[in-house]
Amino acid sequence: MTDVAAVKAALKTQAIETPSWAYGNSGTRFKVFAQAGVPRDPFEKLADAAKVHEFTGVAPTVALHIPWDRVEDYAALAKFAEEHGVRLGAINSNTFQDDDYKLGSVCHPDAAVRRKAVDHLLECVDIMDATGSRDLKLWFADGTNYPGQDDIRARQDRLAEALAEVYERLGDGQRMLLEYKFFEPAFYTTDVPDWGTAYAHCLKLGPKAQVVVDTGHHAPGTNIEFIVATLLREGKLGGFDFNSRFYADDDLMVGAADPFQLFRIMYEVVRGGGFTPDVAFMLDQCHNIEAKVPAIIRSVMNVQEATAKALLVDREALAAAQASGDVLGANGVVMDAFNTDVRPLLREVREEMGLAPEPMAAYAQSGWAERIVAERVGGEQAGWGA
Ligand code: AOS
Ligand code: ZN
Ligand code: ZN
Repeated sequence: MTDVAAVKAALKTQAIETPSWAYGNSGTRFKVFAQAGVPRDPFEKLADAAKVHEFTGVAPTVALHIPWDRVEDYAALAKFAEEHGVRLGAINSNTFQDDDYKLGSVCHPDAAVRRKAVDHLLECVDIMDATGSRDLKLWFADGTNYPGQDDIRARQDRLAEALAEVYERLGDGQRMLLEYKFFEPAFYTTDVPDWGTAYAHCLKLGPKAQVVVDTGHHAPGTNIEFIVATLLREGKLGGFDFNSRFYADDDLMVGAADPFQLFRIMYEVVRGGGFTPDVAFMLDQCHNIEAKVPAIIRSVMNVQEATAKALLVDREALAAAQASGDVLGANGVVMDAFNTDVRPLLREVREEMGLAPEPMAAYAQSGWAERIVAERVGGEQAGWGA
C-alpha cells in the first residue's frame, strides 16, 4: 500500500527550475514569431517566472543564461528575484554564438579560441559567486561535420583540459553539470555526444562534476530511464533539462510528447533515491507558437503529475511480484500507478499549500497576460539569443 500522505508531503517539496530563455521569443531557423508582452530584460523574465511559481508553488528558481541575461549588478538581480518570491538558479554558459566558435570552443584547434571559451566559463563562475547559484550548466556545441576535419582524440584532450581549469575554480558548494547531445549543430562528431562521454569526464574531474540529462538529446528509442538509473547508481546524476521531443531536440513542453516516458524516468529517480535537491529538475524549452507563461505552468504541472505517479508506485507489491517472477503482476503494478488520475491528488496538494487548485485557470483569471501586453511596450523584447 502506498502512503498517500507521504506522497503529498514529497510533492510539496518538489522544486522545478524554469529557464529564463523560455520566457523570451524563440523560433526555428525559419522564423521567430514575436509575441506581445514578452520580457524586455532579465528582470521582466524573473517577474514572469515569479508568476509560474505563484500559481504552481513548485517553481522557486530560475536558470539564467550568460550573456543573454547579462546585467551590471547580479546582486541586484538576485534581490529583485527574492522580492518577487523566487531565486536565481543555474548559470548556463554560452560558447556557441560567437563567430570565433565556428570550429568549436573548448575543443577548438586554436589555443586562443579555447582561452576565450574558458575565460567565459570562468566568468560564469564569478557570476555564480554573485548570484549565489550552485550549478554551472555546460553545454558545448563543439564537434565536426566531416571525417578528418579534426582529430577526435585531440579534441577530447582539449575538452578535458578546459573542464579541469573550470573545475579548479569552483567554490565550496558549487558544481558543474555537463550536458551531452548526440548531434546538432555538429553533424559528424559531437565532442560530448552521450552520457558515457560526459560521465567519463565527470568521473575524472571529481565529485563537483555531474552529468545533466536533457531528455531531448537522445536518439529515438533510447531508454533514457536506464541512463538515469545508471547515473544515479554511480552518484553522477546532477540534474535534468526537461523537454519533449518528437524528432530531435524539439524543446517542446515536457510531458507533451511522451508522458509515459517521463513517468518511467521519474520512477527511476524516485527508485534511485534521486528525489533530493542534489538532482536539479530544470526545464529547457522554447515556446515558439504558444503563450509562454501558461506553457511553462503546464510544463511544471506535467513534471508534477509524472512525479506523483512515480511516487504512487506500490514499491512493496512491485518487489514481491519481481521476486516471484510474476512478469505481468510487476508490470501491472507500474501501469496501475501510471494510469492513476493524479489530478485530484494534486488539487488537494495545492489547496493544502494555500494555492488555487487549477494553476492554468488561476493564471488566466489573474490578468497578468493582459497586463504585460499593456505595460511592456517600447524597448526590445528578449529572445533566444538576445
Ligand atoms: C542545447 O541544445 C542545450 O539543450 C542547452 O541546454 C542550451 O544551452 C539551452 O537550450 C540554452 O542555453
Ligand atoms: Zn539542454
Ligand atoms: Zn537542447
